[in-house]
Amino acid sequence: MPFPENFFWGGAIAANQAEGAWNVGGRGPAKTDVTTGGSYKEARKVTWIDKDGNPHAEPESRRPLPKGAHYAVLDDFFYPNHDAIDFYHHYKEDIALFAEMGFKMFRMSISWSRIYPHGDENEPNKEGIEFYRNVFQELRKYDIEPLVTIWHFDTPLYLEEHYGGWENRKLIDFYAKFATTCFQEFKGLVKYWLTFNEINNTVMFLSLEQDVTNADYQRAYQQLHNQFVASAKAVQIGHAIDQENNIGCMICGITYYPLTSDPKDILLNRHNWEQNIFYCGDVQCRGNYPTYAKRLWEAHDVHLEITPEDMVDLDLGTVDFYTFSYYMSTAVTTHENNEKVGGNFSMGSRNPYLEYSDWGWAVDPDGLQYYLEMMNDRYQLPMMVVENGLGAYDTVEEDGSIHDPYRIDYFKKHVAAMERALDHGVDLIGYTPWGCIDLVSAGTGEMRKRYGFIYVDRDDAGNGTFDRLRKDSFYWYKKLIGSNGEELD
Ligand code: P53
Repeated sequence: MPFPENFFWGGAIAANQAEGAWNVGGRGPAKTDVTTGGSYKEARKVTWIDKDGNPHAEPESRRPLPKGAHYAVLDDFFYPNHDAIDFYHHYKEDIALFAEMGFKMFRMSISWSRIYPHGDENEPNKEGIEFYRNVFQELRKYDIEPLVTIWHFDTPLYLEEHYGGWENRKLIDFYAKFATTCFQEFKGLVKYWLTFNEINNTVMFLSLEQDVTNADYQRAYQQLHNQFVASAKAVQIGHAIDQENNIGCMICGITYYPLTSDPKDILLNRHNWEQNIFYCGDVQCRGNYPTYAKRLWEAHDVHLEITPEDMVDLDLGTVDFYTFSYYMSTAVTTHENNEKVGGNFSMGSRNPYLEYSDWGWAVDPDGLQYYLEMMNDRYQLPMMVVENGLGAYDTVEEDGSIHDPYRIDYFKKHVAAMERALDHGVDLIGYTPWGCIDLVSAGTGEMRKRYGFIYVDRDDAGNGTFDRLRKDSFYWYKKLIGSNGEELD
């Protein structure tokens, strides 16, 4: 029996992609609330008004707005995160369905701007706290352990506009205050926390933007440093408030391969691991910058503002466990002649040994095994796969059933990969597949890119009843959990 007895089977969502109720209960807006829908080929747009009052809609970018401009919700645009799947009003029904599948763990995030609408207030918004307390209590009713992401891509819009976002060191203290409120208010209800979702995206996905300059790298690495310090402070505060707290990091886990055996490709591959994957995990798990950091910074003429106290914080605030998302692998090469993938947020060269999803993501269960074995050896910490799954088009039959054998097949192969890793001694303690209930895609803003075991009746134009339906994969996952990973078929 490879899966340990108390293995955390479950599922995962994030506040901004599921809750909706974007302006209900005193919540302030986040950047996702001024972000439109998009598709595989068409990037989501962020809407804003310039200093002369002219409206703009431009592809999402990490660059700040021009001087005097401000983000705005404009008529004529659809903002899918505003209502999302209305988890805010459906959480009881949804948690009952999770319990029916036998979930032991449920990963969710707390919307910062529900707790601090602007982010810099002195007092938190009581209604926001009440909402999450109710959700946690509902989970406890079914013995489902919450795993809470403190930040999942949703910095309050006010902090973005008035402080310039994470580039500004003041965000460290605002975040620390937000985290402190969460640890205090939810003490006894929540014991597993993640400080930042896919913290490495900031640098990893920079290359997807156009005309990336050294100034962009400078900003990205400084933002990351500020988030590292914020994370390390949160770990220390969380431990001080409750010794029972387990606080982890969360890395976007993409497995990198060299496309050829050319030593230049092997080296390029290693450097990709360092810049895109190891860099963040090394700081958060080891409490210090790795030696290759200097090389990464020098490559883009990056000069970071790092105080001596920051280094003390990083050292004292290392995480208790390592978590990551895993959807795909990617192949890199120094050679020109090869087919590029060009998928949605997926880069690199086409790997001839793999199949690709409808959104251009390489389906690669061996890559998950590789990642688990490598990271377990690197950090020797307990690990969780906190996102994994297949975004796919689903069809509802006339009788309301949804046949998704493609999804079941994807999960079977990835569960088998985890089993092999466990067999090899990897300390894997949990698995929370992404979008266990359909939700708004982060990358494209689509509803039609569905991940769930549970279908939500909602489309890309904002139509639908929000009704929940069980897919075939719902029954498959229920059986898998019931047999603690034994019954794959
Ligand atoms: P969507 C890109 C590549 C890998 C993971 O992604 C990513 C992204 C960003 O789109 O993000 C994570 O919704 C993220 C979730 C997100 C999920 O993967 O684009 O933590 O918020 O929904 C899947 O299909």
